[in-house]
Amino acid sequence: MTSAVLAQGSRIWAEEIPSRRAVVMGMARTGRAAAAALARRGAKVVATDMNEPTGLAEELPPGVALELGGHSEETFRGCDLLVVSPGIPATNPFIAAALEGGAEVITEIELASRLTSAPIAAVTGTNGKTTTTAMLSGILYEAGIKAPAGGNIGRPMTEMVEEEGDQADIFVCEVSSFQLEWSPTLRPRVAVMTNITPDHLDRHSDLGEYAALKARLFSNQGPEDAKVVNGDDPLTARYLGWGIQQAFSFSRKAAHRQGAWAEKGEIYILMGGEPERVCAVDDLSVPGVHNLENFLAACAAARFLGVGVEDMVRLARKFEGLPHRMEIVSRSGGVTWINDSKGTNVGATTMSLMSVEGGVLLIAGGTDKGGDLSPLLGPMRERVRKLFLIGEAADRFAAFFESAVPVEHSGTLGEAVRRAAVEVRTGETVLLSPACSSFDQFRDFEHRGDVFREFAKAVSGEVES
Ligand code: UMA
Repeated sequence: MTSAVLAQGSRIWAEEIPSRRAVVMGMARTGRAAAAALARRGAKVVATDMNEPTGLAEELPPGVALELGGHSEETFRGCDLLVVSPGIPATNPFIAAALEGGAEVITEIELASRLTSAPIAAVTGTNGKTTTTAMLSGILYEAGIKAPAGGNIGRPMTEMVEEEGDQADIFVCEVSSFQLEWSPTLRPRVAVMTNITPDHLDRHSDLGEYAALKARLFSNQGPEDAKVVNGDDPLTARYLGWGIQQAFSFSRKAAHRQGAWAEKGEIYILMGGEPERVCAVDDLSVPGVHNLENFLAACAAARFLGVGVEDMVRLARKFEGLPHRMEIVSRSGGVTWINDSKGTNVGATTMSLMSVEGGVLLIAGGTDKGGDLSPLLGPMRERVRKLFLIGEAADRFAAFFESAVPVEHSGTLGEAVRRAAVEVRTGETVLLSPACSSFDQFRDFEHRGDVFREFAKAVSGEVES
């Protein structure tokens, strides 16, 4: 499965690492993995962070110089390779200093792609990319293909490449817009785009820039590579006609000529030849329209990589879903509590609401990313009986939604859960799907989801007794 082009390019680049003066900016998960990989391969590495993370000296290989509690311009001007963490915007002045000094600036995903000759299946998009990544990896494993999953899903791709090395047949990588800012040669064998809806507009100047960054995933692909895009989403479907790679789509609404689709409760796939039935939509063990889309995308990518429908069906029946994505954390006293903390933008929360039957008590809010709230209005009117608002976004959300649904300012997640437990009726759902990021009140979306799970289990136990 190895792509000859990738193997050749990465070998030459990797041979040059010992002569590199590298700076790795940001010492969280990806930065640590990148610094370690470069140092182990002989580069002279400075690891720098504006904060002072602990335990670095023990974790990193000997010889890595640490510059913590701030950055020095001199360090950036003096390097010839800068690896930037995804959390650091492209406008950071120290990146400009490195560029002025003549450095090459790359992301950790780009670094990882240059350290392996194994092909990469990459998944991007606003929502569903983590689940699609996990499903694709799972289908490939069902087919006997060693396909570890990493990237934005949580495990730095460099760490995965270093640890799995030659064992992997292909790396399945979730890639965010942040990780595409400095990834000039990343060339996936197959690239999936799940959808594009407004997100991260606090960092990217507009939807156009955000979409263009996502589309960079396709830009180095050749005729032997493929892209898989969402045929139901105009912002991704427009990429079908662009580029020289093979193009496939997926759809839950209409039959498409090449790709995967759902029709009258059945899933089909077509890649040359005749359409094949994969399974019934109901065979999919995880519910919701978004999971159907994720599965269709994963099937199309897997089919391109040569996998048969029987392996897709096996995965469909056993896939259990991922934490923080429409995760049912409690069913008690006729009330369902769902943790959708990864619903960090309007598009994700809209899809999540469309997947819940019956009345919903929605907990939303957090750090406002500034996107247009209007796509949520319809589902909000249709499904939400009461909206409980938390965090910094509460005022803007309240002003926008109070004419559509009853709104309560809860302030904190704990208070929202407590109030929802009092108000919820049998047959209803309490859904945490914030449409915001979490950083005003939590470490990250996982922390927020963990806190919700704990609170929900505690109060639903009280309600039951
Ligand atoms: N920092 C500096 N200088 C600065 C600014 C920041 O040194 O001027 C430091 C910070 O102190 C911090 C580091 O840079 O130590 C930034 O780290 P990071 O936020 O990039 O964290 P990582 O642990 O490396 O996590 C990243 C992704 N984080 C982001 O994109 C913000 C993780 O995605 C990803 O799982 C991980 O790499 C592994 O690939 C998280 C995410 O929220 C889950 N992603 C967004 C999303 O899914 O919507 C894109």
